Amino acid sequence: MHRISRRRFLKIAGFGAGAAALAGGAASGLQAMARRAPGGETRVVPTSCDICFWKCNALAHVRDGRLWKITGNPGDPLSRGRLCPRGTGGIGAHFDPERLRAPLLRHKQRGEEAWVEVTWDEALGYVADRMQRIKAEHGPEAMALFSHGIGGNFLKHTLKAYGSPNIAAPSFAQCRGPRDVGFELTFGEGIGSPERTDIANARCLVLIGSHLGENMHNTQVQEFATAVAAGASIIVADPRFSIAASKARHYLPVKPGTDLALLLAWMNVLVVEGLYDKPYVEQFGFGFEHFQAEIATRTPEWAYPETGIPPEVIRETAREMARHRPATLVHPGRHATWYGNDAQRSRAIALLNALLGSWGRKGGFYFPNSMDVPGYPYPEYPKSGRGKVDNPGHKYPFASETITTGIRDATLTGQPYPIKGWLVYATNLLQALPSQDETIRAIQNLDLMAVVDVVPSEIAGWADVVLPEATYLERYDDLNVEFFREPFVALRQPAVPPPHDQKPNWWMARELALKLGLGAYYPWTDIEEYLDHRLKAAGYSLAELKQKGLVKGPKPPLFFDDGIVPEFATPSGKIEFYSTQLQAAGFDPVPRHERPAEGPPGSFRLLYGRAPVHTFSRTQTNPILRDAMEENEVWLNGSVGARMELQSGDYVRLRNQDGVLSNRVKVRVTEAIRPDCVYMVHGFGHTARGLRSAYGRGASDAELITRYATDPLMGGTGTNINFVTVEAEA
Ligand SMILES: Nc1nc2c(c(=O)[nH]1)N[C@H]1C(S)=C(S)[C@@H](COP(=O)(O)OP(=O)(O)OC[C@H]3O[C@@H](n4cnc5c(=O)[nH]c(N)nc54)[C@H](O)[C@@H]3O)O[C@H]1N2
Ligand SMILES: Nc1nc2c(c(=O)[nH]1)N[C@H]1C(S)=C(S)[C@@H](COP(=O)(O)OP(=O)(O)OC[C@H]3O[C@@H](n4cnc5c(=O)[nH]c(N)nc54)[C@H](O)[C@@H]3O)O[C@H]1N2
Ligand code: SF4
Ligand SMILES: [Mo]
Repeated sequence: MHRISRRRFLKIAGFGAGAAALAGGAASGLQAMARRAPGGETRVVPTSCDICFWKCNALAHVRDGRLWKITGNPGDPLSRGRLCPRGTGGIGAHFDPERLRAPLLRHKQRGEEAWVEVTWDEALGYVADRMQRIKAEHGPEAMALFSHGIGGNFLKHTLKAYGSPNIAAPSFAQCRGPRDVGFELTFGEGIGSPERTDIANARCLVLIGSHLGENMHNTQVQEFATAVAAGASIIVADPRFSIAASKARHYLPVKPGTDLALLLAWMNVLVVEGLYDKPYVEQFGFGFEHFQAEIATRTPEWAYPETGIPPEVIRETAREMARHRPATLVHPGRHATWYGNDAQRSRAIALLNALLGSWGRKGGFYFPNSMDVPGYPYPEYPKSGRGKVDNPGHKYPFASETITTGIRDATLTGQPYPIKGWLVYATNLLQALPSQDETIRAIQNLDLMAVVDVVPSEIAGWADVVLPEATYLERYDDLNVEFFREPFVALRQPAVPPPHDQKPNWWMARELALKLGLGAYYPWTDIEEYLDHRLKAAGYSLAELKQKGLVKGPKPPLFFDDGIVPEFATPSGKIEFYSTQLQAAGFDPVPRHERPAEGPPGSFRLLYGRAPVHTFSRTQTNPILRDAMEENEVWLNGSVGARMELQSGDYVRLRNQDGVLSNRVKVRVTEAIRPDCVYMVHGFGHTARGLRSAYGRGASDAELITRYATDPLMGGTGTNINFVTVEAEA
């Protein structure tokens, strides 16, 4: 199989042309796997990618009944005909020899990964029986569903029909929650996914940690390449010299955890030097005088000892932002759960954008649109008298979605009421939630633990029942009615059948509902019937979508200048420079910086991020993507390497502040990271025995994240507060 060296790979992976080069590399792998029959008959099936949540629309090419390759759908506004390297290698998910093949029932202790194969009827019968008992003893709210991605829609429907409101995804409290809350508090609207950022037209793009090029969300990376090619000025603040940093005019190696100080100082410069968008702020701003007074002392000189960024660099970069406004986009980031003050840091990013006048302006933030595709007309769900379990007494007053870790807390404590069953769909809670110990202890309190997965993941290892799903290449999912700059509705449909006894989520959700006596909630018998019903209500049909993959709506106005009427769903109806909501709830109405706590002497802050060819912990056994990157490395500053006599390629172990020792992992000794932190790619260091080819390869950041700082505004779990020491491996 063709291999690309790591350095060459990182060099090329950042941009479109690079993605194409990798696609060549991966394609040689997939051709070998698909054992292409010469002259065979090819079928092209429009569908959508599910290797990550961007859901690019794609074309699956099937030759002589075998999956051959997958490419971008040229009509797709997300992929514009090109998939990212993960999407291209996605077909490996279908071929993965480590896949779950049949439903499994536990026959030893939880976590021992000892199973017997059972029929679907037995497996779902077991789940339904336990669910009925839980309902009888504790009420339906005692069942929780953790679900990530569009594939969870039908199980959510079943759980709501059963009577539980306790449904959560890690995408809120472990990912973009603080960002959306920070923007909601400021502009009255969140950022959403795909992000409403007009990167392509930005003349100046400011990236705070957002490591585009390693973070491979397709449209954003393509737009980033467009902006760079058009000569946009790029400013990157990151303790690590990322791929994005290598494209930057200004790279600021900010001290970890001090971005809020940097943001306040930038705003200080814009206000003190009168460089902000005055008419915009006068017209749309609320509480600007309070804000101005509050940031008056946040000078670049004040920020210097906090951030390590010299005052003249702060001034120069602030002026650079002002020069290009309103086409200066301070990217809101996505994975924002860093230090526990994350909603306030995100609010500061929102305020900086407000000063630059970029919200609602070309090269800034656009107003997304979706098509009008009505939901399926189901009977009403039963109403829960107890409300959700995750946020008792609205402890986190600005939580706008359900908090996964709040459900975990309730499972541990029984408060505000007990949780006795977990249904887990496509989320590896042991890699995704901080403190594995709390997750495991919570699982031990359950009467039912059921996991739907495609491989025997860590979380599946703790289940009573494991339900093997057909991959995205082998199933229908719900319609994707996307909110984007161009509205569209898209279909995921099977390109090939599942190879063994795997089933699609919709089938499981429906069968489970029937066994629970909830047949009234499934008036349709086959998903094609459901999809066609919804599409016809919108003026389309399943036949049309099966052929085209997606249909687009008319191009709507995106910016104030195109006629969008500026409206802000905040209490004042304006952009809130001063937040009366925060003030009333006892929080800083204008964000304030607090110095982050240091680690034990001699330790390094543990940072982590993405690799271009992997998604979280879900792609390490995919034979194509594994071939592109088999293990992660830990980045260590050159001075530290020299002191410890370590060279790139040597193996080390990391020990965190609570004594947890990682698996062995290669070091990468480099000047591209500050000396006070180390960095690794998330998703490696698998401990599930069934993941044979990924087991024990690299280290897991999740395992070392024993501590987290909870965001008091919205319950997000800041996880950049763990420290490690490095131990050479003999
Ligand atoms: N290939 C690939 N792409 C993905 C994903 C994937 O799994 N694989 N996942 C997608 C998802 S769901 C998400 S949420 C995004 C995540 O992608 P981002 O939102 O870009 O992720 P972050 O965690 O914000 O970024 C990690 C970067 O932040 C830097 N960093 C760490 N601490 C600090 C700090 O204190 N200050 C500053 N300024 N920088 C810091 C790290 O060095 C690293 O470069 O990626 C998306 N794209
Ligand atoms: N330590 C640490 N924790 C993190 C992050 C981090 O960088 N470091 N990132 C955070 C972020 S930004 C996010 S968005 C979350 C992501 O959290 P998750 O979405 O939970 O990510 P994964 O760990 O990849 O878990 C996905 C699971 O779904 C399974 N799966 C894959 N395909 C399918 C399918 O088609 N059907 C079914 N049923 N299952 C499938 C995989 O085998 C895997 O077990 O994690 C968060 N937690
Ligand atoms: S960004 Fe890549 S992995 Fe994600 S959906 Fe698009 S092609 Fe697939
Ligand atoms: Mo995420």
